[in-house]
Amino acid sequence: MIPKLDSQTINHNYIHAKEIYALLDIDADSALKQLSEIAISLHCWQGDDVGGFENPGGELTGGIQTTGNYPGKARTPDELRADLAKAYSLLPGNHRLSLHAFYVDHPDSPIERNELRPEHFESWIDWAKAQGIKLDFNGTFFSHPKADQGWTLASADSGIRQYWIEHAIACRKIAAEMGRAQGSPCINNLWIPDGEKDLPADRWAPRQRLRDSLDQIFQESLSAALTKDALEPKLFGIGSEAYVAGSHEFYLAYCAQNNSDSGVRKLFCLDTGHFHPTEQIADKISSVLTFVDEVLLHVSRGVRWDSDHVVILGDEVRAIAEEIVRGDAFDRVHLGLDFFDASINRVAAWVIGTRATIKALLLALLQPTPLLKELEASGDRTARLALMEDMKTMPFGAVWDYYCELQGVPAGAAWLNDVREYEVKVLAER
Ligand code: RNT
Ligand code: ZN
Repeated sequence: MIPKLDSQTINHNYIHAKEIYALLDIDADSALKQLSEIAISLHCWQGDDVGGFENPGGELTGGIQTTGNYPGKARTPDELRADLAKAYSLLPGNHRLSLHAFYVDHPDSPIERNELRPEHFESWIDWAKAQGIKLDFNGTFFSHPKADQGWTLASADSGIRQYWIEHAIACRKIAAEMGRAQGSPCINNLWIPDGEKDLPADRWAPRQRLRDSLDQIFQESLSAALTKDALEPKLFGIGSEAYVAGSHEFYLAYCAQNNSDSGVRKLFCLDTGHFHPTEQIADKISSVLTFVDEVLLHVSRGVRWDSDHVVILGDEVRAIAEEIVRGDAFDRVHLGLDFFDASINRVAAWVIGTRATIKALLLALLQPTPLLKELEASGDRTARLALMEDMKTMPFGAVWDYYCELQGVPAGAAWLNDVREYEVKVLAER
């Protein structure tokens, strides 16, 4: 058993920590209130190694990869929902769920992706409503015979391209219905794998085709109160090392142009693993948001490549959180997760990665942001650096534990006791 601090000690520690933060005019209570209002969109695909339910045992394609064979992965929508419910029960705050189209819950005959309709996701919509969870959505442009050549929306084969255009349009309608059912816009993210393993002779035509596909997909303007479209670029994938049609610049330009009747720009999605291995995304947020209304984040952790390791409280995630707080941009930045590790307990992976992201947000909210900006404006860069450095040894852990207690979830690492019990009772039986 992982030992847990008793409530009295947690409260006591918080009172002291609060005083220390107050010395710098940081109000820990209001930081916690603000934190409780931030929703993170958990990604359903951590629960089954990006398998989906269309084709059990089907191969994961598209240049992304999971490694590991930890026992107990979810095999059905009900199993995945049970695992998710366990994970949510260990997270402070109210969070969202990002579903991928191939997690369709339709037990009878398989449905072609271009024929998916909102009713095929009814069980998810009902479940989410009962749990008080709001949904986001993603088209699935991989792990499918029509994506086996590595090309979808940018394909030179017009039949293949048409099929995926129809899929994307179907997904927008599903997302709009989810948004309507939940009274909150469903963010509908689009990522395609299209690219070349080795030096292409023509980098131009696929991008022209992709632009044309997107224009067709977005022809119908849907209410931003129901759904918002996001576009996710990438530098390279496995098997598309030399060229990816939907690159950073490509989608950034697409998003920056005002391309819909309603005047709503597309959201730009920044995945932490989609740039050069040492390139970080925190600095990109303010640049993108100068020209684009909103961004979606895929918080992940690349290790030497876009490996999608479980998120931890590292420098990059902290810098991202600081940027959002310093720009007061919580209404313009949608936080989503995107990692998949099959080598550890999958429920624990969700809990570790999400709690780490929430911790980063709390750390950022507990900074003397106005003071740091004042020091900067007055040219006191010495004090700015000194204070930023000193924030690292503030009693953050006491505030975090108190927040968990307040939100009715285990403080410290004691949540692991619940996951272990769940593993014995549920996962080991699969
Ligand atoms: C792939 C993208 C994409 C996927 C999910 C499963 O590199 O990051 O977001 O991880 O759609
Ligand atoms: Zn991603």
